[in-house]
Amino acid sequence: MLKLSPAVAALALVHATASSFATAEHSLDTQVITAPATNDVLMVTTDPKAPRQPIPAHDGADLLKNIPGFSVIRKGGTDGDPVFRGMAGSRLGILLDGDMILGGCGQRMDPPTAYVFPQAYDQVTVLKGPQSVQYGSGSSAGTVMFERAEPDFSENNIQGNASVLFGSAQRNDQMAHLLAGDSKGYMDINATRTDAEDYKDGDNEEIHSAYTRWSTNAALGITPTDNTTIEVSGAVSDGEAAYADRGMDGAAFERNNAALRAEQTFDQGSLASIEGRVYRNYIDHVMDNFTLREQDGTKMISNPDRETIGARLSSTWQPGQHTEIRTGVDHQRNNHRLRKASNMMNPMMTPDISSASREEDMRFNTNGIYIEADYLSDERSGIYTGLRINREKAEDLRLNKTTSNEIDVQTLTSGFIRYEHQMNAAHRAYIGLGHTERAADYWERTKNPAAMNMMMTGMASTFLLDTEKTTQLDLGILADHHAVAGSISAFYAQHRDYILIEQLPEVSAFASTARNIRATTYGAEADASWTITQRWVSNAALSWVHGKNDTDNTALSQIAPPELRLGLNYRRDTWSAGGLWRLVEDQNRVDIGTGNIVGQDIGKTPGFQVFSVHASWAPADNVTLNTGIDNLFDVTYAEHISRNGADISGYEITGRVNEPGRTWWLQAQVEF
Ligand SMILES: [Cu+2]
Repeated sequence: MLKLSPAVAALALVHATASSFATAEHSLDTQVITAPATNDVLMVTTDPKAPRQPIPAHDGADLLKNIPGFSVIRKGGTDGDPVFRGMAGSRLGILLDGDMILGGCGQRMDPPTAYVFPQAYDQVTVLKGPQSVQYGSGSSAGTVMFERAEPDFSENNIQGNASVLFGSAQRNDQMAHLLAGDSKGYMDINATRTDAEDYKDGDNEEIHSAYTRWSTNAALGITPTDNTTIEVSGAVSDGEAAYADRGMDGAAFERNNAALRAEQTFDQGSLASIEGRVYRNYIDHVMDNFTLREQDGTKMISNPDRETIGARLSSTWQPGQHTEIRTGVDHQRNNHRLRKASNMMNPMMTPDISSASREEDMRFNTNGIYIEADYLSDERSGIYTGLRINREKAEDLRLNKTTSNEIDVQTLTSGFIRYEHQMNAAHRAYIGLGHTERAADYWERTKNPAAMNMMMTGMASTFLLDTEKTTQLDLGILADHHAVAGSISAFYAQHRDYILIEQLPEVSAFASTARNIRATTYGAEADASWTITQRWVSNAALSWVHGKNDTDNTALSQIAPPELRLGLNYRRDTWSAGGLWRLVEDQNRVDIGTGNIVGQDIGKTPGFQVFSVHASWAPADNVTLNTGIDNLFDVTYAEHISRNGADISGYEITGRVNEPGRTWWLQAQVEF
């Protein structure tokens, strides 16, 4: 719930009095979002229901790609892995309604964002850097929250919105949302569905990328008093997706989730609110090499699942006019299981996965305690600080590994301190130092240094790795001169025991290892908008990261090159139109064969430019039509961090999975 997000509340505390940086509120708008600006200190918020360009795949990663500083490791049409400031995987925390969500696929087909259906949420918030400890340990690059809004029935007891979208590659999406309630309670139901065929790149070559996804979310809340909320919520979703970068596709991405939340706020005294939450999240993922592609060879199925159970108790205190304290304890445990089936003897026969038994291969347990304090020395300045201690346990339950039955217990420390200063009505500056520690995740612990093929691995193990420690300096400024507004967010990070994934081609094509190195990254995002006249607005967004592997004295791998986005929009009463010009530099800083749990460097890439146009029209107060053509000039290009193309029957092999060529889309939104 947005209102409960204390980071937001804390910022609002200061900024309500001192700042004029308005957060974009969700409403039907005639503007297509092309590059959401940093609208508060270290924070970007954006409306996931709004149209955006280029049109994102219907998953969390592609929506984030629109935000300066983010890029996506492309694998196919959907389920790419989001990367922020060169950091992927567990370095970027993804929270759905406040719950940390984890995928299960050993080949990383299902990043947390693969289970995100963005239109099921009302707001996406990105917190940059290790400048918060509320949401767990180790999210060194940042934390992304997909959240629902606090129901507001002051005007209408029944509210809803719906949208449909059509586009190239037979893309079609449907979304419907209904919220009903009064002062005593509410009901919130949301459903989404999307379907797309293979898209074509700029050379008119089909990419193995079709997908279908759907989700249903529901929440039932009772509010017996103005200060009390008790809510039960649940979600079920599933999908299938073709992958262009590997020998298998995702045949199922089942998720079901249930949560119970209770919150009590207080009007008097120093205790402002107390909140408790318990949740269960279960994902069951099937991948195989025959459902979504032609297969003449041996048919194989792999079916991981993961159950995550968590609980959290948090409270907010306002001991004085100038101080807010947030504190909490949290617990999370998750069990990962795997079953596989193949039929080496008879390639024609489909292996039976239901007769294989699920073997638990790894188990994780986390307990954390944290405190955050904001102190506003006067109306202009504030000091923000926090400390978290986590106790993390990982158990290796695999058989026949050198680390079988090992239990790895780690104590992780994270903390930050930040100073913000409102220099005058137009400028706010900040500087912060943060430190965060992360234990190796499932993927890093299960690298296969002696893998023979996709299904067969040896005894060697990467289960035991040192914890990754990141110390980062964040500084920046936000400016608002009415006609001209903008921001700069810069960072400098030292990564000790950074967990680097390295392919081992001398062992086999499937072998890879994980090892601790020292690394340095620094960079910045900048954005600016200029309201030239009442009708014309232009904007620009720049992002840049430099990474170095200090142990091997090479470039740090999987870093997207610098990019610039230039936009120009024209607006009249009921319609608007605009263009987006995206310019991406070449990337010559590479370290071939190393990277993260998702992708490893393939080689250098040339720069490219993509131009897109869009238009919006509101024929009535509650109806908006949005349309666009992405990649207008049908340029053939691939992102630097895209994965390499695989040999798939009926498809051209490309060095990297290419991005879509010219793509048109039309979206209709209605609010009632
Ligand atoms: Cu998979």
